[in-house]
Order: sequence, then structure tokens, then C-alpha cells
Amino acid sequence: MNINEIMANLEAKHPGESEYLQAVREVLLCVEEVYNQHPEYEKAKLIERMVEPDRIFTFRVTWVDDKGEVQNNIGYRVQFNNAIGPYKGGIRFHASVTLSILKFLGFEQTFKNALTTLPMGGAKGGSDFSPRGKSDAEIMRFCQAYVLELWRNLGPDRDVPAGDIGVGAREVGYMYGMYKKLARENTGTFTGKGLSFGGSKIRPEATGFGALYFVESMLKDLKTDIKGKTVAISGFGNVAWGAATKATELGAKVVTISGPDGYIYDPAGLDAEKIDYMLELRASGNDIVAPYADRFPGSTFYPGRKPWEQKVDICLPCATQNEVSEADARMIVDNKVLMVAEVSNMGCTAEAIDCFISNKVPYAPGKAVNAGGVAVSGLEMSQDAEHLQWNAETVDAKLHEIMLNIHEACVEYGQQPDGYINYMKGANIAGFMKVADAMLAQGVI
Ligand code: 2IT
Repeated sequence: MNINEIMANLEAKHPGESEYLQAVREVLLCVEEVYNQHPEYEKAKLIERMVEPDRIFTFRVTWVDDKGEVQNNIGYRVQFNNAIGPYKGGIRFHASVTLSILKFLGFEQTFKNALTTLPMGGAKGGSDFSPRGKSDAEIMRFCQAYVLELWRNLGPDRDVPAGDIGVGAREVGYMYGMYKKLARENTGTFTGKGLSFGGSKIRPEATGFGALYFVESMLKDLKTDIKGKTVAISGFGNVAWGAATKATELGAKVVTISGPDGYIYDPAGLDAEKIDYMLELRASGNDIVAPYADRFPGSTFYPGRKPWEQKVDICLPCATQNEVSEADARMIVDNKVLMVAEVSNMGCTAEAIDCFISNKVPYAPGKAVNAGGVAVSGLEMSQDAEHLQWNAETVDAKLHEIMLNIHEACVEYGQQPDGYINYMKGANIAGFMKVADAMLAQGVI
């Protein structure tokens, strides 16, 4: 494999798709050595096939707002790779959504889903629609219009969407409702559904809980545990909520959350009431965390800044891609942070990751740390297929086991001769090998 040549070709074909190119480069750099030990991969042009999505749907989504005005957005679904199972991955509604972002997310999802050990391919969808400030009725009309265009390409064994930024249980409910009306079937087809119509217990918690199970394993690698550790979390959405809940339950102290407006530092640590308030802030639709500081004396709001400047033991980026820059990473290293577990997808820039690895700070990538979300989505698909609902203990136990397996795979392929564990390399190689072998076995298609 010639990385420079592959990247030059991709850049020429997809100019300006910076997030997508960033995600591809990271994987190529990690798998190069293993790839070159397998001439059969090269012969089948596996890597060239793997970096391009199988297909992309792009469509206009037209809907009517509460004032009666017609609104237009762009909708997408990137069906990236179905070598190991039906296309599977979330839908993102955010003003920042571009094709580059959805392609990077779909690419990452392919390897993440492979790591879960469950049979799921990779996909991602979304729209530049911004839920901020929209009424419930507007959200519903938008969701319906999005699915009206896409539904023929979905199905329980074809492509199964879920939530992501801007898409939670409410949006999944509206999308699934429209899907089943059009498709005349009730087979699941979306995950993250409500518990009364085929949803799985623990799915809302799964990304954050799974991340903390992974963090516990990383701390074990460092011969320590989570009790009494201070944790910086960014974001204040579903993922941050699950991570804060589990970290607190395990005896850690979560001292930050953040939003687009800045971050909150709360030295007393989050508790159940504060975590509930975080949900209220999210549900308000205003996308700000500032009111937290008024509500809970002793906490401080830092406008326009990120939580990484605080000295803590553990950093958990839970917001969005590239939220940890090289300068942030330097601060984290200078603060002698024990470990960084990326819970957002590609939360760290390539330069930030280089900074962690060159300073031997344990760093694990989103595709390993946050895989618990899609793993429980896979379990939701199983429950739908057998028309049963499992109890919370069963789902949580399976989630825990899956996260331990992912951690083990990262260590197997990422352990360096000096003892440092490169979880990024491990995750990328383990995910890649599984997809590569499945593609090879299925011939040139
Ligand atoms: O990034 C992700 O893994 C998700 N947004 C969840 C995907 C899913 O299908 O549950």
C-alpha cells in the first residue's frame, strides 16, 4: 500500500472533504504494516474499495415551518460498507452537517461496528437541518419529510439508522412512525426506539456506559481504578449524560460539562440532580450550558472556552469531531492527565493524537470507546427479530462483555514493545482485519 498515492488520489477525487480524508489517513497509517503482509489484500484492491462508500443518497428535504413558510434542507444517507452485515449507523441533524462529515462518520462506523463483534455494516446519514429552536411540530414534519425520501433504501436487513447529534428518541420515533406507515411493516428498522415499540433497555445509556467500561479497562492497564478520579467531560447531550451518570456511579468526580457557549467547572462534582438538570438544559433546545452556573452555586461558567484547561485525571471528549486541538492536547499533557478516552467520533485532531502518543499519554479512539452505543443497537435488532424484549441486566451484561472484548482487541493489536498501548492502532487493525477478510471471502463486488 502506498499511502501517499492513495491519499493523493482521494484528495483529487474529493477535494476539500477534510474530515473524510482525515479519518481515512488515520486508518491507513495504522493498518499499513499489516496490509503489506497480505499480498492477497493488495491483489483484491481491498483498501481502494474500502475507503469509498458503496453508495450515497443525496436528496432535498422540503417541509413547512410553523409560520407556513416552505423550508429546504439537504438530506443524505451514506451506505459505506455492508461486508459483515446490514448497513448500520446513526443520523445527524445539525447545521454543520456536510457530506464530508457523514462520509467520515460512515467510514469510522464500518470499523467500529466490526469491533462490536456483531454482524453490522457501516453507514451514516443526516441533514444540515438545525433542531435548535424548532418546535416539536416542526421537528416532526422535518423527520417525516426526510424519511419520505429515504425509506425505500432502508429495512431491517438492508439499512438500519439510529440517532446521533440532534437525533434522539423523539426524532427516531417520528422517523420510524413514518417509515412503518410507508413500508407497511413493523420490523424495527430504526434503533433507539421507544421501549413500548421495539426499543431496547439501556440503549439511551449505552454509549456513555460502554465508554466508562472501556475507561475502567484502560485504568486497569495503568494498574489503578476509577474511584476518586476527577473527570473532565465535554458536551451535555445523550453521550455526556450516560458517561457522567456511570462515572459518578463508579465513584469518580465529574467536574466539567460544556456547550457551544463555553464550559461549566463544578469542583463539587456532578450528582443525580445536576445530571437531571443537564437533561433539562438539553431539552430546552437552546444549546447552552451557561444557566447551570446560576442554578448551582460554587460552579463557574467559562464563556467561549473548552474544559481541557482544567487539571483532571481523565479527559472524556463527548461533544463532536475535532473538539480537542493540538493546543488542547498540549494542555492535557502538561496537566499530567492519566488518560484520554475519546467518546465523540474523531474527537481529537490528528495533531492532538500525535501529541498524546509522543508523550505516552494513553489515548483511545472513539471507534473503540463509543462502540457501546451501536453495540446495544445491534442487540435491539436481535430483540426486534425475535419479537422479545430483554431485561436491563441482560443488555447491560452483554454491553459490558462487548466493551471488554473491544478493549482486549485494542491491546492485542496495539501493545508496543515498550509497554505503551496504542489503542488507536489496535482498534484500527482489529476492525480492518475483520472487514478485509469478509470482503475477500465475498469476491470482487
Ligand atoms: O456514532 C454512533 O455509533 C452512533 N451514532 C450510534 C449508531 C447506532 O446505529 O446506534
